[in-house]
Amino acid sequence: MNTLLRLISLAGMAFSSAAASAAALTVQVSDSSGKPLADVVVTAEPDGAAALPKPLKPAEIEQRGLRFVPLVSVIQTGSRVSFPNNDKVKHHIYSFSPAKKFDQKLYSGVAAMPQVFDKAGIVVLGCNIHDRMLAYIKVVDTPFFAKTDAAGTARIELPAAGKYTLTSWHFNMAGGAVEQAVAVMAGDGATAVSVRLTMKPPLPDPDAPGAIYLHDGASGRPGRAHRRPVPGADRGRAGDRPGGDRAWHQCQCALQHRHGTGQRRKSLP
Ligand SMILES: [Cu+2]
Repeated sequence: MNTLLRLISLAGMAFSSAAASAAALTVQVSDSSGKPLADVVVTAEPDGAAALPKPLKPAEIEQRGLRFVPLVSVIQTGSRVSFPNNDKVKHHIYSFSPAKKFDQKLYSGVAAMPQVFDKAGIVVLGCNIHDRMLAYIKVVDTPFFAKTDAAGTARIELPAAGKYTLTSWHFNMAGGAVEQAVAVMAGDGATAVSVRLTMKPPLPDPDAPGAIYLHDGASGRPGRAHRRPVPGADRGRAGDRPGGDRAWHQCQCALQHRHGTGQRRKSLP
C-alpha cells in the first residue's frame, strides 16, 4: 500500500471508530406539573470509569445590569472562572459556600482575579452591595455536563455508549440533586431521558412590583426609602443621583443589611 492510500485508510478507520464510540444523552426536565424547567444542571458520570478527562474550559460570569450573567453555571472541578464587571458601578462579590469561599472587594472592569474552583459542590455568589444579585455555580467532577434551556432540554455529548449515572440539580429544587441510572445507546440518535423535579415555591422576582429587594434604586417605591444617603458619607458624583446605582452605595440600608441571611429588610425605617 502506498503512503497516500495508507493515510486515507487510517483516516477512515479513525473516523469510523470515532463515529462508533460517540454517544449522546438528551435530557428533558420538567417540574411535577410537567412544566419545562430551565437552568437545570445535568451531569453524566460513566459507571466504573477510570479518571475522567479534564478539559477545564474557563468560564465567565459577568456583571451586567446589576445581575450576574448567567444565573447558573456548571464547571468541572479545577476550572477557572473570571468575573468581568460590565456595569458602571462597582461590585463586591463573595461566596460563603463551603465548596469555595472568596471575597473580591469593590472593583470595576476586569480587575477581579479569576478564581479556581477546586472542590465539587454548589457555590452561591452574592454581591455585598447589591443584595438582589445572586448566581449559582455547580462544580462537578465530570466533563460531561449541560444545562437545560428554556424548553427544559439539555444535551450531553459522551465518549461512548454504556451505563451512566445522570444527576439533575436545580437551585430551587426541594431536597438534593436527583440521580438515576441511564443506559446510553450507541448509534446515530441520542438516548432520550426525561426527569421530573419537585420544586420549592418560586423565589420572589426582584423586579416584581412591591418586591422587597430594596437595594434596587431603579425598581420603584420600595427601594426609594433606602436611597437616603448616610450623613457625612461620600454621596458619589451628582450626576449619578437620584435613582442611580451609585446612590445607594452610600445608603444606610446597604451598610446595615446582613448579607446571606435571607432577611430582606423587613424593618423599613
Ligand atoms: Cu454589586
